[in-house]
Amino acid sequence: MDKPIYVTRSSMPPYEEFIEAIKPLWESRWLTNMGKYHQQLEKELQDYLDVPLISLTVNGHTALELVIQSFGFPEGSEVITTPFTFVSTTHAIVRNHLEPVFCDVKESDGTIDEKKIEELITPKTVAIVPVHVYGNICNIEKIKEIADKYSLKVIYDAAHAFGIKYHNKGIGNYGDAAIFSFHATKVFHTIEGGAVVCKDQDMYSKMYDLKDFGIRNEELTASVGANGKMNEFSAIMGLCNLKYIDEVLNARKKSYELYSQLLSDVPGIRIPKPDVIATRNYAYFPIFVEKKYGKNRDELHRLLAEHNIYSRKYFYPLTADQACFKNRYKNANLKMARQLSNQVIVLPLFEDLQVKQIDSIAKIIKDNSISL
Ligand code: T4K
Repeated sequence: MDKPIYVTRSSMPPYEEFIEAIKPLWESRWLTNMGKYHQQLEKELQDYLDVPLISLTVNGHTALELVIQSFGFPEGSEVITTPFTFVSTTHAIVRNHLEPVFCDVKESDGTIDEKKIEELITPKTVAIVPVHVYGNICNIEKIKEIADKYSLKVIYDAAHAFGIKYHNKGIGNYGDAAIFSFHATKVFHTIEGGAVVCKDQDMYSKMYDLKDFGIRNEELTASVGANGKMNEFSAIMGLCNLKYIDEVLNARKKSYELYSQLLSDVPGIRIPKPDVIATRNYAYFPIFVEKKYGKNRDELHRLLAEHNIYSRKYFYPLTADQACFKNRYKNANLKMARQLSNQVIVLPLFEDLQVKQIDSIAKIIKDNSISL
C-alpha cells in the first residue's frame, strides 16, 4: 500500500455542513454546560437508539464510571466482568473501589460465558458488567435470570453496540443500565463522547448531578459529582454525523460482507459468529488466527504492517493480564479468553475503505496461509 491503512478512520460529515452548524456558537458563545445542542442531541439519540432517556457524557469511559458510581455499591464489593475488553471496562470498576472478578468468554463471539457466571458469585457480589464486544450481543436473558436470582445489577458496556436492535428494541434498554461510546474511532462519534441510557427521570437526574458537580442551582450543590459533560462542538458533530448514520452503516456492511466472503474459506482464519441474533452495526472486523493457518497471530500482524496495513490486537493482553491488574484480583479460569486474546486481529474497517484495499488485505492473508 502506498499510504498506511489503519484499523479505522473517523467518519466525517460534509465540511461545509459542520462549519455552518457551528457558526451560531460565535454569536451565542454558549460552548458547554448542557447547551442547546447537547439537549437536541440527547433527544435525537433517544429516538434513534430507541431508549427512554439519554444522558450525554464527555466520553464512554466517564459514562461507565459514573453510572457504576450511581448505584452506590459498598467499597470492596465484587463485580463479575469480562477481561476480553478495552481497559476502560475494568478501570471503571476499579476506580469505583470495587473488585473485578474476571469471567471467561465464549469461543463463538468473545462475549462473557453466561454458563460460567454463577460459579463466581459470592456474598460480596453486587453486579455483572458484561460487554457487547465488537457489537456481538451477550446472552441477555440468561444474564438477567442469574442477576434476578441473586439480586445483582447488570450494567452493560455497550461501547461497541451503537444502534443495535434486539427483539425490535434498542440494545440500550437491556440491563439496569447501559453505556455507549461516541469516540472518534466508533461507528457513530462526537469526536469524544459517550452516553448513559437512563430508565427514568430519577436516574437521569442522578446522572445529571454526577456529570455536573452535583450543582442544582447557583447556591446549592446537593451532592459530590464529577465534571463529565459533553461540550457543544461535540454535540454538533454528533448531530451532523447522525444524519449520515445509515450511509455509514451501509458502507461498513458492504466491507464486512466482502471481507467475510474473501476470508471465509482460508484455513486457520476464523471469523467470529454472534451467538445471539440481533441487528449488526459492523463496528469491527475481528478474525482469529488459528494453528492451521501456519503463521501465528503476531507473525500475521507484523506481515500486514510490512505492507503498510495497521491491524490491531483488540483485545490483547486481557485486562486481567495488564500490568496494573495482574495478580491483583481473583481470576477464574480464563482459558478461552486467553486463547482468543492470543489469536485475535482486528482488520481495518471504516466507512470509506475501498474494495481494492479489502481485496489486497484479504490476498495477503490468503497467500500466507500454509494450507493453500
Ligand atoms: N468500553 C469499551 C469496550 C471500549 O472499547 C471503549 C473504548 C470504552 C469502554 C471507553 O470509551 P471512550 O472513553 O474511549 O469513549 C481506541 C479508542 O480510543 C477507544 O475509544 C476504544 N474503546 C478502543 C477499543 O480503541 P486506541 O488506543 O486503540 O486508539 P488509537 O488512537 O490507536 O486509534 C486507532 C486508530 O483509529 C488509529 O490508528 C487511526 C484511527 N483514528 C484514531 C483517532 C484518535 C481516527 O481515525 N481518528 C482519531 O481521531 O483506543
